[in-house]
Amino acid sequence: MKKLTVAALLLGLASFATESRAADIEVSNAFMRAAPVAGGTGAAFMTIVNHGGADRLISAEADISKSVELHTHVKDGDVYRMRKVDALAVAEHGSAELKPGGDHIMFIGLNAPVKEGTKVPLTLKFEKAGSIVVQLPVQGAGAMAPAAGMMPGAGMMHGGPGH
Ligand SMILES: [Cu+2]
Repeated sequence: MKKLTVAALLLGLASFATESRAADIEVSNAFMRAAPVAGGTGAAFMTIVNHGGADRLISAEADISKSVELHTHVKDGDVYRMRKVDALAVAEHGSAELKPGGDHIMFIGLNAPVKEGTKVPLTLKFEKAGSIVVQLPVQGAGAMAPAAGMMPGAGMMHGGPGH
């Protein structure tokens, strides 16, 4: 009886492992910035951890925009500009950091404004690991950057009485 249970459990684990070809890829800290304008652009960031052999993120899909591109920033003189890339590499047992000012996922031609507090499903396609669906929590438009003027009244007092 016990042997049978263990066998069934192992079988269950084995089939689970083969079903998920993206098991080697783990995505964390994913988020998207709120984007107020329909027809405009949006950007998403995340950490991609690779527990397997060398792989590449080759495309991304979402139904919130006309297209989704993989972008990086390249130095052009003294200015960093965004540039579309064909793929983002994730080294064997390494990780890729998609962050503001660096590599990111770009939504082009938003169908509607993307509001803070909502969630956006994004499908990532890897060359070897296959597809992974990531839920992007939408944060403020300036997430990861200092938010100025977010506290009404702060710094507006001109030395109150009694000091
Ligand atoms: Cu971009």
